[in-house]
Amino acid sequence: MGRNVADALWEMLQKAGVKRCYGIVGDALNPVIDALRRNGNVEFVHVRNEEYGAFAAVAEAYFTGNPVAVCGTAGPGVTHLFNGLMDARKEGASVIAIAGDVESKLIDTAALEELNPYKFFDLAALYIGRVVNPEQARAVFNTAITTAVIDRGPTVISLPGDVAASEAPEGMHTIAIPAKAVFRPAEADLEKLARLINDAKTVAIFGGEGCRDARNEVLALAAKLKAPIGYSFRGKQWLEHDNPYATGMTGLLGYGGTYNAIHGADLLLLLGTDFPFSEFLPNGNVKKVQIDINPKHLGRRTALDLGLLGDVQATLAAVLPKVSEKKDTSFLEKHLAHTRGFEELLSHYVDKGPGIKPIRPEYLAATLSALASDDAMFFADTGTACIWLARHIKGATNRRLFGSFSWASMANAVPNAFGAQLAYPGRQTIALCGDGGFTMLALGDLPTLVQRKTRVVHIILNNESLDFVNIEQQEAGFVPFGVDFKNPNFARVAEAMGAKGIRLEEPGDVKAALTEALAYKDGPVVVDAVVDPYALSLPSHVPLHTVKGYTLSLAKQVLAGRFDDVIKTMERNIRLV
Ligand SMILES: Cc1ncc(C[n+]2csc(CCOP(=O)(O)OP(=O)(O)O)c2C)c(N)n1
Ligand SMILES: [Mg+2]
Repeated sequence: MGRNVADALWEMLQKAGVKRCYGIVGDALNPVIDALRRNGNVEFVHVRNEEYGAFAAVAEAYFTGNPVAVCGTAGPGVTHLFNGLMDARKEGASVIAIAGDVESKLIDTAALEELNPYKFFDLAALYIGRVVNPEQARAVFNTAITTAVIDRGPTVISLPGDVAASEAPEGMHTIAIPAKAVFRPAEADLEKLARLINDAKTVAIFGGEGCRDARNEVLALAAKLKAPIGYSFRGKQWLEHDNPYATGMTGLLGYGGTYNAIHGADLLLLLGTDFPFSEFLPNGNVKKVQIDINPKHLGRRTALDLGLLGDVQATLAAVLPKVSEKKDTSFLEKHLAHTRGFEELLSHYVDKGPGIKPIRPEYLAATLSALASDDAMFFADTGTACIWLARHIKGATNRRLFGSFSWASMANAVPNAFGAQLAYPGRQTIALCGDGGFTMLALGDLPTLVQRKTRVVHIILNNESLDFVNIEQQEAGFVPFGVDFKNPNFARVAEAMGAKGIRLEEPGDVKAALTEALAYKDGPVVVDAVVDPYALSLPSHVPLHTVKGYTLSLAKQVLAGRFDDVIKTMERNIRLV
């Protein structure tokens, strides 16, 4: 027999730029993995949990821009992929899932491990193809790969083992992926945009992920308009560093002057952002323009005066010559001054950190930021790690910050860092993990990293709680419940698994421990940092319902006899309130 369907699959994936496939093999995937082995150009990354592989693939695809494959088999292995594929959908990562399917003769017979891929992947995937006949294969593979790359999201190829092993029809191994097209609004719309900008006395900018390739244009526009630049979590890494117009983030993680700037301007430009927290965006008194490549983003978070369909970089480049320079810097200066004032508040627990035990997470994160290399890649678990990453890890031209920012799954950081380390070997990849997140997923795959000697720096915020939820419950006026747990000594656990483990309890040891961890070259390192579970963060704009919720929760805790917790919360955050 000549080439089979699985051979053709790998040839096409390889031609589209796939370098790795993360997953676990078995039954229907056996002929698929045998073809990968024969092909020799795509690396198979054997993980212990398919979900871990999917999060690794998300980070690799997001940063490299190349599509990445994942695989699972059959029903149960495939279901483990799902959370990571949802993350790929939300974060915009080109991930192609090869889902092992039951033999084609058993489809729709309730066979062992049978799963209907159309129903199951409906919410996550941009495209789902089920190959029941080799004649379909080229078209299905082509569509799955092209859709994942062009629309930047997950697609699924459901492949029964018998079809994978069938002879491939002739000439089915080529694929042509177009380069990114130039995409900007029509001339009349650009004129409207220029008129709105020129008529406004003050302009504020708020940018998101869509500014990834538009940093120069956004800064040039801000310079011309004397406009403050705020950003979402996803926009931070592209817009904050070395930017004299930067005023920080808004939302619940917010810091700096952005909230006031975007509420006080005559005109707000929303650039490549789908920032989901509408209550932090201005209403009727500010005119609003939004520019985005995705029509679904336009106007869904806040009502617009003008919505424009286009790539931020191409659109701003085209409108810049039509915009007249503004001379008055007072609006910008006011919000930059506010931003500097907030920075002083943020630095309190960093400056005092060496003398406070348990270790303040602010101090841990700021020290990490100071010690890490200029091209380090930082990943944060969903949880309080996101707060400390947003506020205390400083960006740089080649530094990267990533997390499950739009899907907000726990346990993403370590597998994200793993995928990044495989794509950029030797570069510092640092996962700031929750103890809940670490034990949820990362711990089970630590042996994978040990075996491969993969250099991932795990920094566990050991607060023996689901602390983010603890804070959330208090903000909503509840007595914290169901959020505490007990941990082992993670440094010892890591050592027993063959990784390097560092237990960190003393604030005075933070610098030395992190220096040692960052310098370690022989594989994964786990820093088990015992941090203050009572550390709170307050956004630069505190919504009224948050204040009410906290007051109510503290009152309820007092009534429930939990004085001790209330006192600690007050005492340890006194400089924030
Ligand atoms: C898979 C998943 N389960 C639950 C949640 C809800 N959730 C968000 S943050 C969080 C707590 C995370 O705890 P931990 O990892 O210990 O981090 P910490 O906030 O304590 O630093 C939970 C339960 C989620 N986002 N994802
Ligand atoms: Mg925790």
